[in-house]
Amino acid sequence: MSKDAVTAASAAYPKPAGQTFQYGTAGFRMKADLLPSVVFRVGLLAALRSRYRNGDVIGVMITASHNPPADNGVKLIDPLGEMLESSWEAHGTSLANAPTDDAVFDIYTKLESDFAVKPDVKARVVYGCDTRESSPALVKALKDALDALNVDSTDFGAVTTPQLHYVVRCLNTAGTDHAYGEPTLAGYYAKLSSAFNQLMAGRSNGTVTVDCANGVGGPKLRELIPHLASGTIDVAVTNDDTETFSKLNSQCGADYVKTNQRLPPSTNAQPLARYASLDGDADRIVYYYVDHSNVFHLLDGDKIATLAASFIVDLVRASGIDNFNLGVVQTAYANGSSTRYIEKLGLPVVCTPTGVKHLHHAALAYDCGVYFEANGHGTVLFSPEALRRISTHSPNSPAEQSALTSLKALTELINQTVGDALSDLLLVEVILAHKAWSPAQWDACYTDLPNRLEKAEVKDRNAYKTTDAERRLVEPEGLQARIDALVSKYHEARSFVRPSGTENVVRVYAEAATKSEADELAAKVKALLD
Ligand code: NG1
Ligand code: ZN
Repeated sequence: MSKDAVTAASAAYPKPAGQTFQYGTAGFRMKADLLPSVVFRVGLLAALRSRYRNGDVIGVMITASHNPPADNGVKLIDPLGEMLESSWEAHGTSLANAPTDDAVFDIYTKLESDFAVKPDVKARVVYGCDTRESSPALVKALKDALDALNVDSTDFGAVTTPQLHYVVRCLNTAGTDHAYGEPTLAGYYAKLSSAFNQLMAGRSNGTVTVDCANGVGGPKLRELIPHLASGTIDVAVTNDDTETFSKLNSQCGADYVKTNQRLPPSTNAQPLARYASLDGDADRIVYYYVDHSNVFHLLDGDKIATLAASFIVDLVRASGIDNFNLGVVQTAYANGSSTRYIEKLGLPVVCTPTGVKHLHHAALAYDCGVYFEANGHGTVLFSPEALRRISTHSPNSPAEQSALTSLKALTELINQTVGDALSDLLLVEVILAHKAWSPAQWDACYTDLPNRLEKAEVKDRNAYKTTDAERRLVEPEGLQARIDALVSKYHEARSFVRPSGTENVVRVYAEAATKSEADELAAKVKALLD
């Protein structure tokens, strides 16, 4: 590696003056025009991480998910398709904040020597982006960094975030006994659709209308649909205009539906028909429907988690597999009714701090860990031992055989690297088809407590320190006691305050027995902040 090559390439991407960057829950995310230097340096980090991992393939995804069209972002994907190991986030932060090109090079070489990275290991990196206007220029910044370090790199173009996670895992497991699949988009569609078609054999589930947030999920869902066996489901694709950049995540998409608790205005909703919305990079999904009185009902990540958990538990039992430990992982944003419902099912449920890496980690503790954020980001993990037991179990009856076949197919249908809206869409469709449930029957499992999510701009969000999986504040001193005093005045109420990991705000969540109580509690808690 030559210092000149790196500093000369870096000089084309000067760090904007006066900016401080931080690798947060979702990597780096901000207005796209601030990002070129950050993306360039993330390219260097990806190369270093790959070399540190002895040439494992590292992924780089350029996306700002559900954020507005003018934003963009970048994050790394670790070898098995997980989020970047947290201890490396700080190295990303220090590279991004290096004031000069020389400083960038010095930090890179210091990390190289601190980690005893061997000089002869070649880095391998794959990358992709969502459909934003700013993406091609940022991809170029990334490629310039990879080329300056002579990295073996592959551009996957516009892909969903979970597709890139899938490809990374496939590449790193190829030729092993835990090979994950063919490392191409064709391989991804083949894996999902063959499991789906097997699970849907002889079943038909009618129409589901999918709002794609005018993001990359639209074209990718259109690529998936022809692989689904005809007669199984009819997927009506809406909000899939990726040419008009300003439409991305605007008045549509999973975040809009979840935050506003209402239909995208463009929806011509038919009573009891199924609707789903993806977010801008298709790693989140929520479902919803309107009833005969035209009242909107949201089926969010909590409803998907409970649906998946109860279905898998039933299949495991019906297969004759015992001592199988299934748990559900949630965050503080999970509706209190969902937590009580899971407890009623007799399943363990744990709460972690916000951010998929925390949920994912906690889910690894179970034979099968179901994790979802209320906003619709989540998946189901099967441990290697669980997969082994499922594949070697001998059924004692045709009924056990049939349940076991379905269970095996489910492990293929679910994207186990990360929450994946396309995989989750097929999962929900399969379960509803097996149960012969309408969205209203699914919804009837439990009734959400009315809730309200607010954000507050405060002087310093770092002044807010939490404990107990972010459910309680330890700082500013005395604030938690004041929140508790408010909460005690409402029925079935809960409220918490935490600093956002992705925006410069503090979030306030409140739930209570009635909508007006939840709204009032959120407003009163918000009024305590400064
Ligand atoms: P922050 O900004 O830390 O609340 C948001 C979401 C998370 C997660 C991340 C990553 C809420 C309340 N928070 O985090 O669940 O999805 O973005 O995108 O939805
Ligand atoms: Zn997303």
